[in-house]
Amino acid sequence: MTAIEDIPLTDVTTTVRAACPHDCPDTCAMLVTVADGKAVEVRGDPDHPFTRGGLCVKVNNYPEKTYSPDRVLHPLRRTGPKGSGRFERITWDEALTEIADRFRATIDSHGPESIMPVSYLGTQGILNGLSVGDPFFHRLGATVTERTYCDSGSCTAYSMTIGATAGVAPESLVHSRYIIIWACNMISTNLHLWPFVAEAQKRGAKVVVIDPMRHRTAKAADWHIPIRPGTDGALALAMMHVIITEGLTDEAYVRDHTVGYDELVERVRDRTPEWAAEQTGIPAEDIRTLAREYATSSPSMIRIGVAIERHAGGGQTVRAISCLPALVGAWREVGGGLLQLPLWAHPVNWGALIHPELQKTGTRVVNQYLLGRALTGEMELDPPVNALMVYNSNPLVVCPEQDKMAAGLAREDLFTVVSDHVLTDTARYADIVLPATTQLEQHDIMFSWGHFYITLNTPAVAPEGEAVSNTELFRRLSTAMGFTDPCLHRTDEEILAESYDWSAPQMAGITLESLRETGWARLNLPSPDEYAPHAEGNFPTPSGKTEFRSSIENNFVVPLFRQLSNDHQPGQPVDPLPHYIPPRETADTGYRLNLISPKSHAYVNSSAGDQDKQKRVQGEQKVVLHPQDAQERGITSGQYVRVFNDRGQFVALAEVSEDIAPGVAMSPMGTWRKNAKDDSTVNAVNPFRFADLGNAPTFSDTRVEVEVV
Ligand SMILES: Nc1nc2c(c(=O)[nH]1)N[C@H]1C(S)=C(S)[C@@H](COP(=O)(O)OP(=O)(O)OC[C@H]3O[C@@H](n4cnc5c(=O)[nH]c(N)nc54)[C@H](O)[C@@H]3O)O[C@H]1N2
Ligand SMILES: Nc1nc2c(c(=O)[nH]1)N[C@H]1C(S)=C(S)[C@@H](COP(=O)(O)OP(=O)(O)OC[C@H]3O[C@@H](n4cnc5c(=O)[nH]c(N)nc54)[C@H](O)[C@@H]3O)O[C@H]1N2
Ligand code: SF4
Ligand SMILES: [Mo]
Repeated sequence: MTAIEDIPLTDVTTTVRAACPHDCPDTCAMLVTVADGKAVEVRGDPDHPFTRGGLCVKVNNYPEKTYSPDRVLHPLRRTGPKGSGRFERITWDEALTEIADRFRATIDSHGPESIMPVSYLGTQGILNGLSVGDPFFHRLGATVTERTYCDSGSCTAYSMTIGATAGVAPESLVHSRYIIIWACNMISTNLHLWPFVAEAQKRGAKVVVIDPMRHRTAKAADWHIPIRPGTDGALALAMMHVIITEGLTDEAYVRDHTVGYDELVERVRDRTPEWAAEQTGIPAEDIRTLAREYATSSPSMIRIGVAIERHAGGGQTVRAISCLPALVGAWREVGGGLLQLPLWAHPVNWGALIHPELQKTGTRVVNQYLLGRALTGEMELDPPVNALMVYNSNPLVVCPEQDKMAAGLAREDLFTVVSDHVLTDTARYADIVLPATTQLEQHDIMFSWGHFYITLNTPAVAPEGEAVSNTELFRRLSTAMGFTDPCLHRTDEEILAESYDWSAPQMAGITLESLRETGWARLNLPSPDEYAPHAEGNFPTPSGKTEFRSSIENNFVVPLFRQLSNDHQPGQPVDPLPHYIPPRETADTGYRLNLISPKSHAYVNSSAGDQDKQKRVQGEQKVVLHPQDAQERGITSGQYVRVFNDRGQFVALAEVSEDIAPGVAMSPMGTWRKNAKDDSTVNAVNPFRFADLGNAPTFSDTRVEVEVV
């Protein structure tokens, strides 16, 4: 037999355990096949109870991303006008020197707050993701960046009602008898949860989808309830009205585990199904049926999607929905309750990662959602933002008021650095572009916002070109700035060791060493077949109960979303009982269609938005219109149309379909401007205004008109 060391390298195939890095609730465990030092295939780990062997269309060709000819492999300096995408290769030393010089110059003349980091969840890894640059920017004294694109309003509302609980185990959904999927296109956005729902359905559960769009998930459900965007709060209040007036409450659960019931009864007294029908467009009888079925099926489960928060009253919508399970005692049983973000089960050591103590008290906070305004000066900032450092994000595609963002990024006096894999729409405006490693080339460890598994990502191959991980990028920047604080120079191993609170009870039996063996582990929580976390109440609220009447009096942003800023300004007082806030934009704007811009099936936000396979699957930027609305405007499928309002416009391919509710237009987000017909995409028309709680975005609170080009 040939000894292993005698086999030529070219014949050696190994499998490396990895984790999908994307901002997706599924956080799949991946197996990477490596041959001859190259990654040749990625697969889902068949032994992982959530991944079950499958990845998704966004990721199953990940090696193509790593070896794409479009990869940025060396630092680049801009040679053409901003936006032109013309660059020359420079060395890392030149890039770092130029960045440090420009940062020092703006600090000298305007102070450190003139530098603003912009980052989000290009990778969700604990090492390279959300918090990777935070200690550096705190040390620098840069503007604190508030990052509330995603679930911030929902988290505020949820915490105000039932506390920051991880809620039910997602696998428990197999035990549910009634599942409401509320504003979530699960088969596209949370694919690996779907088999548990399908299994419940096979066992007799009824699956209901509440969504303006009859999408893949709605088609697979038993009942699709089309709703006007932004009116879900009215539906939830009316469900409570029916449940209370028809005596369907779980009296004992309400008595023992809730506060504010009597006030809630008063609050929903006039919230009749007829009233809600006016708001939502759902017939009153359907609202009654939904409330009755929900209250009398046991266990009943609600899965809320992130999109539920994206309108003026998004926070109160989540407040109202979060009251429902306690009202009917759904939490009593395994498979009953509410599924929002299982993230809270993960004892991530955010403080050790972010180092908020490095931050100077009173450092200003600017929300990234307002970046277009911050850069163009429409938002008055003293000092103005003169230097921008973008990593893990593509703001030109994902932020509203896209034209303002483009104008801001084009400012000649703005110094912009972008670290990414490819020349994104944003990177094309950079002065310096830095090459970033992909997940196959970096160490990481992953929490999940969709399940209770922790996953280790071991690099499968050496970095292509001169790409570096984000951790290495910030070590290099720290050196260039002359910062010697030990926390800025931690090795990946040191950060890994600090990443989790390994002594937390959920971590019993899980160590870095064990993860190196197994790749992943389920947090040490009861089995999904036995786990009913709030059967006996025990909500992590001040009262320990579901708070129909919230004891949290002021609006707030979950600190994690603002670099754990030590500047805790209490927000505006909030009505402590759930209430209905209608959409902000109405037909009075002069624009008759309500535009929503949910996720694309084949992209993850804008990631993969320039990859050939994914572009083929996704197709062009489109807009879906109801036949009635299309006919009124003389639009047929396959025509190019202009979607516009006072904020901007984009050109899209019309798709006329009964799958969308009348009066609603749907155009998925994620297409790059570079690949769009008119150099602009759906965020050109979306508003900058926040929802009621947690500074959530209002992407679904947009009015537009559509016409043939
Ligand atoms: N394929 C794919 N998967 C993804 C992502 C991606 O970009 N692509 N992104 C990931 C990220 S970051 C996130 S946050 C999640 C989000 O995943 P989801 O929570 O599923 O969010 P969306 O796809 O934005 O919207 C879901 C549904 O909400 C509907 N909707 C919009 N407004 C309203 C409303 O006011 N009321 C109701 N009832 N429904 C409404 C839309 O029609 C859409 O079908 O997906 C993750 N997974
Ligand atoms: N209209 C509309 N707009 C939306 C939404 C919507 O539903 N509708 N959804 C909002 C939501 S929920 C979210 S989460 C945000 C998402 O906003 P972003 O997190 O900004 O999402 P992406 O567009 O995917 O940008 C991530 C970028 O990071 C890069 N990247 C990935 N890995 C690495 C790495 O290791 N290092 C570096 N340096 N870069 C890396 C990717 O290549 C990509 O260019 O968008 C928001 N915007
Ligand atoms: S994007 Fe989501 S579903 Fe797709 S492989 Fe990654 S974690 Fe899994
Ligand atoms: Mo998101």
